[in-house]
Amino acid sequence: MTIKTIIAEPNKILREISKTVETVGKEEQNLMDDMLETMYHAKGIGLAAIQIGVPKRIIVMDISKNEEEKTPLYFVNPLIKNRNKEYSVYEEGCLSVPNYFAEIERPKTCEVEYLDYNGQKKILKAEGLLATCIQHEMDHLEGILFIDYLSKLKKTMIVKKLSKQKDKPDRIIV
Ligand code: GNR
Ligand code: NI
Repeated sequence: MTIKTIIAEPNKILREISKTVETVGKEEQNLMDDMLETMYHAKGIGLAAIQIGVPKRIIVMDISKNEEEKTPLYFVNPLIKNRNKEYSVYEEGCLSVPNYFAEIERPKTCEVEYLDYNGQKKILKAEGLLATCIQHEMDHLEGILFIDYLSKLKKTMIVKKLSKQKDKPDRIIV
């Protein structure tokens, strides 16, 4: 397993639309292993493959609080079947938009159909943080980031600050 580099805004790769996975084989399982390790390393609760530069419709998540009882979730080709007409607000962050957080409104519950780590078809009824996170991750598959829901002014400010951070080296040795 390998910890990969997480791509940060601004980067066109994050705008790519990820492609449907034909079969869940060794290559995909390897990718899911790397994604999970990368996500845990970055202290995130979810990660889409495109965030490490792979345009496949694959997501890993773990919203468990307990360090000892990790419960990884794997979603291949997820589809939202049902979404609640009622919305809830959650303060979201994104590993590809480091250090910025904002309250985002999304359907409060949803039903997701997907293939698991072994390629088995599953249906999950999600609520609370799970529902928020799966919808955030599924946006990544369409090239959408949570900052896209903010006002143009806020979004521009965040992207500008992030691009400046990128130009700056971490350490300057003279
Ligand atoms: O680690 C993450 N936390 C989070 C918090 C609220 C709503 C969504 C998320 S997902 C994010 C990791 C990430 O960027 N996944 O794409
Ligand atoms: Ni994200």
